[in-house]
Amino acid sequence: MTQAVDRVNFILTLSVMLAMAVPLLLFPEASALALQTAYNFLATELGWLYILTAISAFGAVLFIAFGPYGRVRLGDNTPEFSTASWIAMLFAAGIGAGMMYWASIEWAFYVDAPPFGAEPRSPEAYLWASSFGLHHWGLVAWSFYCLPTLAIAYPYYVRGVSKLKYSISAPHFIKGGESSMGARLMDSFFMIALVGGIGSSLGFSTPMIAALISRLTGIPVSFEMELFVVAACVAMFGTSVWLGLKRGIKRLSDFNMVLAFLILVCVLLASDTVFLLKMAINTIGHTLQNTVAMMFWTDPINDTGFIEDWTIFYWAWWLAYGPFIGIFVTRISKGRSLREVVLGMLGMGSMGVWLFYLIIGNHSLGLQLSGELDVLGVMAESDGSQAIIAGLDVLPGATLFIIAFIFLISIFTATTYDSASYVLSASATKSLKPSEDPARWHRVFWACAIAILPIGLMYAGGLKTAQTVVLVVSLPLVLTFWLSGISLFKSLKEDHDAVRDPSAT
Ligand code: NM2
Repeated sequence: MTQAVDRVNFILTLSVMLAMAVPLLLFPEASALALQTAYNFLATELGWLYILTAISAFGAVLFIAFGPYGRVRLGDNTPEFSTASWIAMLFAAGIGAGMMYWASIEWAFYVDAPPFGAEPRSPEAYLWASSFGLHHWGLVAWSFYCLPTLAIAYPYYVRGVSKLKYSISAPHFIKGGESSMGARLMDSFFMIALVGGIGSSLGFSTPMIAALISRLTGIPVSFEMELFVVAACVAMFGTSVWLGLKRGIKRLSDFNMVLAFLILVCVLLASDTVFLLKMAINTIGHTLQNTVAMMFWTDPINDTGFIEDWTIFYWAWWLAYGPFIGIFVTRISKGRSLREVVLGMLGMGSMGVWLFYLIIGNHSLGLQLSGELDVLGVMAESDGSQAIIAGLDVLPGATLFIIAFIFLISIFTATTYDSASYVLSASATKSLKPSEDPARWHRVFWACAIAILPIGLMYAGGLKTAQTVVLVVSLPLVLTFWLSGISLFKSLKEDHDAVRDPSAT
């Protein structure tokens, strides 16, 4: 049977996941503290490496798109999915409910402790607050997704390696096939990072969904309510992954896109439309103008901690998701050129997230600026979720927006988790041919298993703990990210320079 389970990867990942979740549930305070200490240490000592990795990844994917390899195609010429569904799926997999939280409220964390020496709550602070959101979810950030995608898709389609696993992306360093020590380590590192990375997403989104439900029903938020929300989300993405790629994941992603677009248009029209449009144009310009500065900023002189608290956290989070998105987007990208993959991911991916930041985030920022609502005051008194709700409450038809938000956040969660369960099961399957799916029970097993860690994270302190876990689990992936990037260039050079050089034939 081709879909036999790869026991070592399966057991190793499950064990590490339980080893993380059980202490969080048994000793929540001590575990949260240990994670925070590890985070501080890693961010201070190795933060520069994450920044360097981001710069290199961005440079590498731009070179691939616009350099001599841009036209190389992944497999035969007919893409399996239409461009619209392809973009909807890659966006919905790579972007989850975490984005809904941060897009709405990230600016509020920045204006009081702004980057680049701006005065707190000054006009510059607001502009940077808006721009840094776009940077942390924009072109450079998407390179963390794109490079692993190219590095996995190239050997899979062009070199005919029939395993949809992360370890196939570093053939120049990992010798001896999928059961070699190196391949096992690489696949397990990625599976563990993925479990941690998606754990954080549910750790951000569940309290937000619970707060929205509470606003709607008047039932106070409790840990039990959060458990109910997790169970409802698991039921949704479990069903989607059970139905499979075309009947489940694709349909939910398509629906997600339509709903997201509708909500964005409604918020744009219901809020201060002219302010949002002006602010959007201004923020995009400011972000593009300062991308190099933001990308290279390590803050060595003032050492304000902004980089350690935010940019490093984000890069680690993107990194933790990178191989997962790489495998998933590989699966759906048959027939696309490398340039299309880069432009689709960096261009359309960033544009999608930016719309949320520029409409929903700047709506909330505008309320603070105009004095209509003291969003920062609400944040200080309660939390980010309440600040998001307060921002929706000022809109006409607020209840409808709240209901739509609950749906959208849940579907965003489901579309990330169903693809994650798909990829985890693919990685724990011995061999998969293009167009073949992992066993159904196996897909649903991971859908249930990956809900355990977020429950531990919420129990042990929520937001901050969810943020810290990301950096810790992503650390080994910094190394594998470089190995697969270098391997991709070596393979491209070997395969294509030989073709171009007549003396080599
Ligand atoms: N990334 C894009 O919840 C989410 O939005 C998942 C987060 C890695 C920062 C993706």
